[in-house]
Amino acid sequence: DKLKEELRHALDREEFCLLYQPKLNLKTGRLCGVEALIRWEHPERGIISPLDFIPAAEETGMILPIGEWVLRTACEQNKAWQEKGLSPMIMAVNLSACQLFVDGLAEKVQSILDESGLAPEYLELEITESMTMDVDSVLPVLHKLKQIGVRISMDDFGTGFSSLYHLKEFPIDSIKIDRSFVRNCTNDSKDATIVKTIIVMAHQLQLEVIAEGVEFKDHLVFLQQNLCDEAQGYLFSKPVPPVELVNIIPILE
Ligand code: G
Ligand code: G
Ligand code: MN
Ligand code: NA
Repeated sequence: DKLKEELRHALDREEFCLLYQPKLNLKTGRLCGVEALIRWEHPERGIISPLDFIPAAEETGMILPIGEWVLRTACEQNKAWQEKGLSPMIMAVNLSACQLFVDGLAEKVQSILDESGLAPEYLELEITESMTMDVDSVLPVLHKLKQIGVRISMDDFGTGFSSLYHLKEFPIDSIKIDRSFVRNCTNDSKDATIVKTIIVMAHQLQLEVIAEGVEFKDHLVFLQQNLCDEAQGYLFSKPVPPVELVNIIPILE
């Protein structure tokens, strides 16, 4: 259809951009990283959310060049911030299942790191539980990525399948507690228990844990009391363009 056709030209026409949403370290209260989130600035329809074009990009295969553009742009941006003298941050990039299943992801990541000059420990790849169902094909890719030295994070944790198995078998560094649990952690005792238990379990497995969708001060207090490592959400900042991120760092710190 029309959207798919336009998607083919969107990269050449430079219609994609990345916004960056801050992640705060809850011990220091300082900015420790950002998550890159793609937007499509469509000439007629305005800004299109990834929810509305990533599925079409996956069906057409366009997700591969788009995903590569995202990785390259995010790594270059992070390197540029470091060269500007900002304290080094970890750049998180969302991967699509198609990227994990196609040959050569690790080689691609390595060449993007080489070309951008970004050290691997400042790149984190976010995967989801639903992408990792096919353990036999995903596990070798994740091990290759770990050999390069990038970080791997399990996004939307708790909403997929067989998550505990993944925690045990996969070489991941951190988990992101899905915002559906965070949203009610201060007024629903079941959500409170789930969030607390995920934090304790993550720590016992030597994983870092981040809460996403933190919108209110009482969420933050709850997460700090329960020793969550990091938080991300509208309470601190919505996703912003790169110039704005530099302006909000002093406010966050
Ligand atoms: O940015 P929100 O800002 O609306 O993102 C909506 C969804 O799109 C989230 O599930 C997010 O993980 C996903 N998403 C955002 N940016 C990217 C991207 O660069 N690649 C992929 N594959 N998914 C993305
Ligand atoms: O699926 P993933 O976690 O990658 O997607 C992140 C999504 O969450 C993006 O759409 C982003 O814009 C959105 N988001 C970020 N912070 C908040 C928040 O505090 N509340 C809500 N409702 N959404 C958020
Ligand atoms: Mn994510
Ligand atoms: Na998520």
